[in-house]
Amino acid sequence: MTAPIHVAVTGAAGQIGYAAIFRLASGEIFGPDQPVVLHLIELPQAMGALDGVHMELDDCAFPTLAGVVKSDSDHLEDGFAGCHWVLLVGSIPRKAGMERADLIRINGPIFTQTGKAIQAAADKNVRVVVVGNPCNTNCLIAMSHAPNVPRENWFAMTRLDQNRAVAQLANKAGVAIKDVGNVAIWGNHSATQFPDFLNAKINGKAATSVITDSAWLKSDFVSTVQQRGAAVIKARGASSAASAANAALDTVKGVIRPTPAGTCVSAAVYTDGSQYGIPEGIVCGLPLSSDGKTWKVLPGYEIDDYSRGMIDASVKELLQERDTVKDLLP
Ligand code: NAX
Repeated sequence: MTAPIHVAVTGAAGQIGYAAIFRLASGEIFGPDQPVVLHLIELPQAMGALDGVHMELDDCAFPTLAGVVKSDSDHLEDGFAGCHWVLLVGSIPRKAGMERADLIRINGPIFTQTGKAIQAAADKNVRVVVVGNPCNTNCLIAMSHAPNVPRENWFAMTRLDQNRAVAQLANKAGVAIKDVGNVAIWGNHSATQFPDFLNAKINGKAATSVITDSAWLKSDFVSTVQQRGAAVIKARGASSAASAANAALDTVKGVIRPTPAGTCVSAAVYTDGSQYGIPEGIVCGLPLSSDGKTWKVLPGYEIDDYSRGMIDASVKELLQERDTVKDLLP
């Protein structure tokens, strides 16, 4: 009998949670022979909705779903007990008129408690993907309150930005998604992020040699990726959910499966100050590669004056965010 993997999802009855947990339960992520126990965590007032989600999980009769544990956010340690993976989705979404700094101050304290509870209750080698925004800084707060969990086990989600960028490049070049690779997302998951076309590849060639319209790359491409979340809200009347859930699951897969040669997976990770001129102590989007067990920051990405300016601007925003929450960092 294979021991089950325990996976916690906060905000499990929300849009992204609802789009993620059935796929986690189905065997798609960890394999058809790997039992999964889902730990579903919600606000106390959303536990009724979570009961409905649980009924639907039962009604899927997934052979790989070995159990469901439900907890409210007043009992986080019960929720995270023994978990190997934690997806931190639950948080307050940004509302009209709210400044980014306001959102950081509202959500920051949630991630203080969350970090402490993960350290106290989760598996000692737990891996955590932070989705709730502002995800880079929320990740920094949570990991700061869980010093016994290795820093390399924490990821903030920039995979949705990577997937958006890949799709834009494929559309423009008229090629299949699988033909586009090595697309890094540098910096913050925000409108300052830099979707890196300079190092991107299309059918193994530099994307800039296939898409020669450099004005399109520097303006339309970059701004479309940076503003895609807002465009989805405008069109759909609700923020990205299925694509965000998909990206969270891609982040997990990107860590547990070897990265194909010649490409990268994008996630924001804790910086040690040794790579690409990015200062220590922030959670910054970088190009990563995994061997299925451990990951590394990929070396050797070309950075020209333009991309240096873009990366530095996003890093500056991350440093400002860190400053905004300095009282929440031990
Ligand atoms: P929803 O409002 O649909 O769902 C959030 C759920 O979290 C709700 O059910 C709520 O009850 C629950 N919740 C709130 N505070 C909680 C807490 N302290 N503990 C446990 N549960 C809690 O939002 P949804 O569309 O699912 O988005 C969730 C988060 O993802 C938001 O912060 C959003 O900004 C962020 N996003 C991040 C993206 C990324 O690429 N990193 C993209 C998509 C998304 O915007």
